[in-house]
Amino acid sequence: MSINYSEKIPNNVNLAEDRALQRALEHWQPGFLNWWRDVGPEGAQVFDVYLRTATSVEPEGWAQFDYVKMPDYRWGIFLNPPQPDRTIPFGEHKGEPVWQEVPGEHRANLRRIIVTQGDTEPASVEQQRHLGLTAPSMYDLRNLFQVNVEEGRHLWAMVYLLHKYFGRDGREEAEGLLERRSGDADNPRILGAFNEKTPDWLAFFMFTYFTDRDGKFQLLALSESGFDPLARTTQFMLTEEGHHMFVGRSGISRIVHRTAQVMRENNAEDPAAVRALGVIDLETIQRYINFHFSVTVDLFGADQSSNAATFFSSGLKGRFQETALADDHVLKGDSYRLTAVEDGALVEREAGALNTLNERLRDDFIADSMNGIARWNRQIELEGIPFRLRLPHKGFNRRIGGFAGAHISPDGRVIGAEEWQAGLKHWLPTMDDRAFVASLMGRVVTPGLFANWIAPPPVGINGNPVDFEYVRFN
Ligand code: BYC
Repeated sequence: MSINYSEKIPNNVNLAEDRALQRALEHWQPGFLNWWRDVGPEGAQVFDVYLRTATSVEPEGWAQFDYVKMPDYRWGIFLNPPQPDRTIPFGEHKGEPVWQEVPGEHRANLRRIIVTQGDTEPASVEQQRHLGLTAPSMYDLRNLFQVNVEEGRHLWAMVYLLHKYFGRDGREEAEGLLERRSGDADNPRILGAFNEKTPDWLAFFMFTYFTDRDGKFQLLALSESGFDPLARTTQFMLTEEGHHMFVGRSGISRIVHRTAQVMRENNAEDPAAVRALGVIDLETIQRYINFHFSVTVDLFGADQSSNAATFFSSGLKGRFQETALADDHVLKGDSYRLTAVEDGALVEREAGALNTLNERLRDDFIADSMNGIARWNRQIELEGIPFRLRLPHKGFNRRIGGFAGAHISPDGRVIGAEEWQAGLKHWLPTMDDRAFVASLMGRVVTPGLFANWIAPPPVGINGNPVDFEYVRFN
């Protein structure tokens, strides 16, 4: 399974043996590079960036670090090795051998899943395009670029599946992935959160903490797929995803740490006083959490979805840790508890397990998201500050599913339109919050220096010191 880097498109799938596929992908490649130049990291094409590149999919050979100009990054096609005799772990085909080709009756659904997944990858690069201009340090700048090139590779991962397994309509979908644009009025990205702006570094860290974590859970569900090439592709993507969530978790951690430290040193609690000290007040951080959490939980789809039931029953998309779960993996007579709005109140009720699989994955995501909150609160507590961050109620600010249309406060009360309107400025980032955060964004790129509003990380990348020259500007 070693990766062949001597070819135009690095791969571990013997691409050279399939000339037609190789030609088709080599034809797509210049379009990808044009897309990267047009809407990838702004003004950064000639920088030498200290990046990791996969050299093999084995755990010990995973990454090699070196200076690379981003347009020369070796984007390619890397799948985990097949597991011999693997069978479909769930759904109506449970126990049958996994598919190596697309089963005709599931073709349209499978394509839809792959396109939706693929669409998020370039979207995030577009959303993060301008952030390099305001990096709080060289260390952070390098991490941004690492995330960006790997999202580019995740796009390659989905494009490979489309080209290899879906013929002409797969090739058309692969073109479409380069044509849609995040936030474009006429041709937007498919899912809501990927059309939002990521205008500042607080938003970037929130995005990589929450939205990349949706990536983790969706990829985990797809890594159980009965369509083996999708399972093997997403298994390898997950190893890259870990770093992205680390960037988010540690980034927010360093911001919270710095704020709490400055608050203690200056005995400041009032948000205006905290802002005057040049750090981000905890109230604003909470409002950013509320925003990014709520747009991200929408990404799991409706709480009751016949699509989700079909994806599962037909063996295309499993649950979080499917193979480790102790049930029949078919779920026909089973139920799941969900929260709904009935007659102006939140009620718990049972619904069919198959139709509620989106909700179940969302709940798994929420449980996982709590870890960061607990960690950030420990830092606030260590500085002796009474404030605590929290996740809002999952019904807060929803656009998709049963909560959409209801007004639910962050603490989980169904409220009227008036209270909702009055509360918004306390619950979601205001223009003033965004302008304040923007006012802090200046470019700090001297090795070892950090913007005032964020603490340095405890250690650097790949065993290097924090003041290592992670980017050479040439
Ligand atoms: N925005 O039946 P439902 C990542 C649509 S992130 C707009 O509940 P379903 C990454 C839906 O399409 C992971 N529209 O939908 C992170 C449907 O439309 P139609 C991405 C939405 O299919 C950071 C309708 O509403 N991967 O990797 O059960 C950086 C009814 O909804 C939204 C995946 O998502 C929305 N948020 O569930 C880089 C995995 N939600 O048919 C990368 C693949 C729903 O009525 N995707 N709609 O026109 C899926 O598994 C499913 O498509 C979804 C939606 C879970 C997203």
